[in-house]
Amino acid sequence: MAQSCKNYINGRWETGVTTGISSNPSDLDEVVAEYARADGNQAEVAIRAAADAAPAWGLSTPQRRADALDQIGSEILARKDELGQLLAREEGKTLPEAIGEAARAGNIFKFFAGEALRAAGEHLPSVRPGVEVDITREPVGVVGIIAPWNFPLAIPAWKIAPALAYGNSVVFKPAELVPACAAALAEIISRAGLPAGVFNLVMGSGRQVGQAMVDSPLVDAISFTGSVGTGEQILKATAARRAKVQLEMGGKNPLVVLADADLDQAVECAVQGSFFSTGQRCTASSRIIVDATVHDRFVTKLRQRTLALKVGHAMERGIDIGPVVDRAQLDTNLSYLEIARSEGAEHVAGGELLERATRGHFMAPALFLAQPQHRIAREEVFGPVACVLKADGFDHAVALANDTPFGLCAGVVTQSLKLSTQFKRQAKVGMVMVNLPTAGVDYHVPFGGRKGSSHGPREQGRYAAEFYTTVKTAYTLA
Ligand code: UN1
Repeated sequence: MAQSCKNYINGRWETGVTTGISSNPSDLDEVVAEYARADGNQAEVAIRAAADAAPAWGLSTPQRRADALDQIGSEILARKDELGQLLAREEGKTLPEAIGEAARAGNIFKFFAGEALRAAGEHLPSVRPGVEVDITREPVGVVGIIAPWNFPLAIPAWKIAPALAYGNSVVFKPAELVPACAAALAEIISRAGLPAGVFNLVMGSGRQVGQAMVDSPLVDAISFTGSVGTGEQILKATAARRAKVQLEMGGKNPLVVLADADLDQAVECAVQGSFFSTGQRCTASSRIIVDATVHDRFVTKLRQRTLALKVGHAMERGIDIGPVVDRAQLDTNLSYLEIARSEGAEHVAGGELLERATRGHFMAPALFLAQPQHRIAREEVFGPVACVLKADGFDHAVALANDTPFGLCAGVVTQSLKLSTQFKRQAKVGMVMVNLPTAGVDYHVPFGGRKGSSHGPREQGRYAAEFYTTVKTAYTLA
């Protein structure tokens, strides 16, 4: 049954200028939600409300902010099964993955409820006689949050929770594929006792709503997760008006399998990192770099494991991989299979469209043997498409791992403490995983990358304060 989702502006639920729908990628005949689509003008009303609410909220007590976030976190955790079902229906990740994501969103709010109380500063003697120095953190003001469809509960949570914890007001624009998840989150937030205007949900296009947020002089900071192209546009526009910006964009993350690796463990890391969540994660490992001495054995094992993966309806029990999120993403995936073949990459497994009982975007996970210059080894696909590259020893593997315009995360599978330590030092990324998949991160520690993957301060954990606060240094002659 389709639910109807409204925008939440200045403490009220509002219809939009037009209406949109989201559908179930596992069953295209099912409409999940009908949602209110705002235009730029309606976005500006929300921005104005957030700006009006910001000063008082910035001075609210940490207790009040902690209580609100704790209540939101508790409700999400209590309803994680139901929210997980909605997520699986609307985005298409498997039900266990979706419930896990809902729990993660709840835990993030709980974590930042605690952080609201731990807003510590510094007190120092001045270099001048009789003078004291205080260093404190203050809210930035109005934060515009632009979130992607692939983690429709967790990514909004890890932006909204710190924004509110540190005393900012929020205008949240979700991706248009996942309005029901956004509205469910907003509904929970709307009952947490925040003053009107402190939190606003505005659904609509990037061109209208996103642009209004990026251009408005009332929006002090923009936190964005999405494509490289959009991220670059936001960077230019916010640089021109000197707004604070945090961008989380693509990845082409390597998983390095060294000669001494436990190959079964390496295969599990590869399958989970490359294909789970349908490969629709910026942390996915889409380049599997394997030492030549174990290459053929590894590929044989990975091929068998890949062919055994069960693809199907996200709500079905026992499914490993749900559908691709929409037609456009499926077309992108299929075009990369074509590019891989035409550039001479060797097809190992998968890539076929699959028929299931319901009409959905089902695709078998695809694996290729590639060369470093192949586009499939360089460009982010954002689907269940991975390639294996052969490396001659550790140094070559590290060089291949770093040979990318991206730098989000990198994994290594090895039994050697020495090599894993060297890999941790040499990988030009923001996050390194040893004997673990590159995807699936903790919620209480920093998240982010280098090079073309990220821009601005880290997200999550207490490092989130860097973006969501501004530092004040006060001098007092006492
Ligand atoms: C994860 O791998 O647990 O968009 C999180 C993404 C990332 C989040 C990945 N920002 O895929």
